[in-house]
Amino acid sequence: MRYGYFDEQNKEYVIDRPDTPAPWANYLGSPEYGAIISNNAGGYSFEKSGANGRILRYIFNSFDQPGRYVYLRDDDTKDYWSASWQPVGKSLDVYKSECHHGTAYTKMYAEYSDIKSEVMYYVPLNKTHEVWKVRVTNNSDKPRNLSAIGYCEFTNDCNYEQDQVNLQYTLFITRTYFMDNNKILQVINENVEKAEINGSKANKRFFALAGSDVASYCGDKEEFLGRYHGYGNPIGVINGDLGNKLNYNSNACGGLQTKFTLAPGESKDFAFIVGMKDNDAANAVIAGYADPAAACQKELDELIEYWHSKLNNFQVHTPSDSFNNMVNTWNAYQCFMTFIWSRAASFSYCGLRNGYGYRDTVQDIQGVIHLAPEMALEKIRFMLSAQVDNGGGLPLVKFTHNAGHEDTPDDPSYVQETGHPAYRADDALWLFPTVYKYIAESGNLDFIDEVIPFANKDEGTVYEHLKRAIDFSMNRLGDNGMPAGLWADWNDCLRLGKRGESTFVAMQLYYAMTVIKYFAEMKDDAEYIDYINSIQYKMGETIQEKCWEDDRFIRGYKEGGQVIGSKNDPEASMWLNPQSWAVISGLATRKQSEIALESVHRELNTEYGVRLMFPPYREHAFDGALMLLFNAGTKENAGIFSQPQGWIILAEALMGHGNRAFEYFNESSPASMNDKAEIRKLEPYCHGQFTESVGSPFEGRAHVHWLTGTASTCMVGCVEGIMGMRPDFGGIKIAPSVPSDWKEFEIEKMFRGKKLSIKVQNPDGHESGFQSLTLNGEKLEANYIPADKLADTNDIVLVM
Ligand code: IFM
Repeated sequence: MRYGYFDEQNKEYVIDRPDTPAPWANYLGSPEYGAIISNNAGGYSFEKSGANGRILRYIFNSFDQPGRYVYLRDDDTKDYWSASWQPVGKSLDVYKSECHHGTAYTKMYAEYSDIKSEVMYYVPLNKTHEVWKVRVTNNSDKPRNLSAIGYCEFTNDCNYEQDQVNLQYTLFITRTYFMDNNKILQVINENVEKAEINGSKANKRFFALAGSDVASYCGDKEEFLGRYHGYGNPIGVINGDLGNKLNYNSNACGGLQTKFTLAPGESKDFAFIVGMKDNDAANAVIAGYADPAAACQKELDELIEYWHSKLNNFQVHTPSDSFNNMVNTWNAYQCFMTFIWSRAASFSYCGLRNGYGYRDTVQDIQGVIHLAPEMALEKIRFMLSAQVDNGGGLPLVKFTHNAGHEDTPDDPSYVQETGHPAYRADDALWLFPTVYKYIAESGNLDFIDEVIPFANKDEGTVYEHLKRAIDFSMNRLGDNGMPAGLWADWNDCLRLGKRGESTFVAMQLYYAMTVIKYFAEMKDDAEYIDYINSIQYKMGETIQEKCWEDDRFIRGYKEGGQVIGSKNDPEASMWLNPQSWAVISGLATRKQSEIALESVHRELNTEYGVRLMFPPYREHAFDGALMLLFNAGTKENAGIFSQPQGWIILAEALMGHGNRAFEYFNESSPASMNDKAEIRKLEPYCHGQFTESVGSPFEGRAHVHWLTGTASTCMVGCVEGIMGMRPDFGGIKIAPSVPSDWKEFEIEKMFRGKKLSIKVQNPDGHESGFQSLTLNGEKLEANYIPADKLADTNDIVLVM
């Protein structure tokens, strides 16, 4: 079943059936002022922290309520509806709607009873308030007397948990005022303004109307809704009068009614505005919307220009619409959202995590490098400054990170504050692909010599940071000579024990050694090259000897020597990541790669993607296999974990297996499930954390939308893998790995400030490889373009 479609031209996803199987969300603003909104206007807002700066309330794990509601009312017939289908939920036979999720804005169009409404929700660029711009049009042939009523539900406390559960306190600290005939002002801890206590401050929020007069107002949730009523039939809306009540020792809300008469064909524009500001600051904001239509259009244009100019830095035109939609807009936009929001706030994450996960964040950066290398650079610097001087990464980098002065997992204070008891084996190793990809994309070779502080003390060049990351692993080897498991590797559920050994991490280390050698060569550091050559050779031999088993790489060794992921194990005998990373790391021979990838396809592949391992743990889990806690076919317990889909796509593409790479793309791409939304349930335009697999009665259902490392791995799998964009220090290799029936396709890419227009022709139906390449009419020797040969604009033709 299909609920919407991709509008590639406008970079929007259009939901034309509002009864979606789950709330389908979009992100507005930034963590400075963040807002999440569903296709039925459910969602919440916050300043700086989803957990501690919560402004608008949302009830998690419920039915997508409350939200940013605009009710419309025919004041003659007393009939009422909402500008988003829910919460009133008129019959879809008579109520028509479209929700357009765009890049940092969402527009709701509805038509009911010959009244057309359009609400545009957005947070203006670099501003800390949100706007709900409304246009109502009378499409009937007679004048209509109408009301529009805006409703938002304030939290009673900035802390989301306090608001939800500590009612004996939070109900008694909030009150509302009606101010200046244009707004409800909510004040929390009002007296603190006059007599400070415990350093706390009074907090103020507002809900205002601009461009129309307030006819009635309400600042008390229960008065607005009415006891035994709900969001779908609020008494204030039914009555057409909000009663002018304010809250005191009860739940606050913002409710504002405006009344107007529209002649046939006439429209009216006005805007509701929400923010965390006092009355003066709110009035300054409201003053900017005296002409809401013009002011809001200008702000929307700025937003679109900002986001589209970034996305346009890489665009593809291939025979696959779902590939184009994901790569050009939605996977790319999701990469920016994960890059900016980390795992802060969604309909699954409530914002309680008080920092950045090291591995997650370093990987998220990879998703935007090809689109905005300057943004990536800033975050790379930040993450390097969260590397401890022993070379390991801080498992959690606090939002208040103070480079050079942080405690580490060696300090009880860090453990107590973050809940992370130890270093993880993989964190700092993610720096290698990320730093390499950034330098190769940008050509900023000097970055390797930039001096950056360590998290706890001292400083060093980027080169030194990377060397210490190698040292971190080499100083902590297990009994077989591979990196010790420490607290965990990428798989949070895999506790191999402090001296256990993960094949995945060993492969990451092997890859890291290859990368640091490039830098060492650049710096003529011969002694270090010799050192790396010798340890890499040894590591490679060890992995080959200890981890290769006939047709697969095992998952690792538990402390004490038990093999995990042997083909003879009754459960979890086949694991995905050691196979894909055997290829990505360059460790596996060509023959091993072919065999291991074939084993993946045979034993792990399903119609919805590749399982993380199989069979699931049920009765034979080792002590430390925490995934046993999950139902079979779910998450790390043989679910289709989404993030590794990007790695297997990349691995197949690196092998030149275009058909297989695309098969995996298709299986796991949200867009491919657009017409099967009743199975996937999650938004068809964004990746989730995992998909339920064989063994679940809901095979194919996806979970945990938006904020997932999948965004970046799938992006890399598509851009570097399938499209074959492989920059290095000196230029760019173009090596597509595509379905053999793609006869031609085009890529437009900005590379180091130059425009590349690449036409790929594949007349003989290959999956990879090249016959010829011309750059601005000149035939080159290989499918590699040295950066210094590029003009400002470049026509490139590659024949496969
Ligand atoms: O790698 C982790 C990630 O850091 C958090 N989510 C789960 C992944 C796999 O366990």
